[in-house]
Amino acid sequence: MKGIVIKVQPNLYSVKAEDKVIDCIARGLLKLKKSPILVGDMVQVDEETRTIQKILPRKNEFIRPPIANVDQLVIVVASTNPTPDLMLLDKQIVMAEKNGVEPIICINKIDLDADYSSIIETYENIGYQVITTTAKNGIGIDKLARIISNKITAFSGNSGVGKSALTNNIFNEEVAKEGETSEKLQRGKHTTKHVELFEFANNSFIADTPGFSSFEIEGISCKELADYFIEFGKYVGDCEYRSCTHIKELNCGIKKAVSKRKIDKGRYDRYVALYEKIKGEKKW
Ligand SMILES: Nc1nc2c(ncn2[C@@H]2O[C@H](COP(=O)(O)OP(=O)(O)O)[C@@H](O)[C@H]2O)c(=O)[nH]1
Ligand SMILES: [Mg+2]
Ligand SMILES: [Zn+2]
Repeated sequence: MKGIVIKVQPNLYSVKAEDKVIDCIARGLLKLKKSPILVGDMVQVDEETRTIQKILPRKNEFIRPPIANVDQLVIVVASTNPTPDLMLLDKQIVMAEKNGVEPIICINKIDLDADYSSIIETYENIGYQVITTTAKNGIGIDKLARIISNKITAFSGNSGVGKSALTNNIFNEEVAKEGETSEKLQRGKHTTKHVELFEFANNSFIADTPGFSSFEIEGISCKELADYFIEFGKYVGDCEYRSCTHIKELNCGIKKAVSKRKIDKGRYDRYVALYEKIKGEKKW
């Protein structure tokens, strides 16, 4: 039968298959493979021998945190407290786009007095789904639960934005400790590497891992960066050079679109900053 790996321990894999969780071992050959079995893997299991026989093709895979087949990344920012970090938000969107994961932006703590309308405008104009929530009293949770149903979803966002509170609200019980900073969590060993899938409704999984929150841009060259600022796509044809970096070139379609306010200036500025950062790291 087919199932999904929800937990990985040394030589033991918990597989959710047809309403049961089966603790399995892996067929010898699979253990030898360079790429190990990951949480999120769809697998073929033999129920009698409790053996994983085959890993089905992956949609995507991450090394840190170790997880496969993530459908969506819910990137959480707080309307305030902490102040939204749009650079971090854009980095996470870039990593999601690079890996074929749909980014969804969740503005939490809308009960607090803060103006977050420009964040909604900027990201909805690009075509991203933006939802607003108050984890504290459940506002927007129904919508969030609908969006993440029948999918594998990971939450990301810096410490204190309300990821644990949102998760607890979705499950309607305390599955994650609130107010616990990632620094605290990281003091425990292997926490950023620990990943587990929790099923909150049939076929709807939340990946519980602090690993997505601390990620830096990895494995992306400055050349491909513009591909993951998806709103640039419409205008790259207007650049004079096909190899345009959209930074110093004079006749650049992206820069023209920024000056005509077709592309958000803040997003463009963060693109430039990220580009320079990646380029600098490479030289170093
Ligand atoms: N006012 C308000 N506080 C919230 C909300 N969501 C979470 N918090 C609080 O913000 C703090 C951090 O939340 P937590 O879920 O631990 O954030 P995490 O670090 O992203 O997991 C906790 O004290 C929560 O009670 C919200 O919607 N409104
Ligand atoms: Mg937390
Ligand atoms: Zn250009």
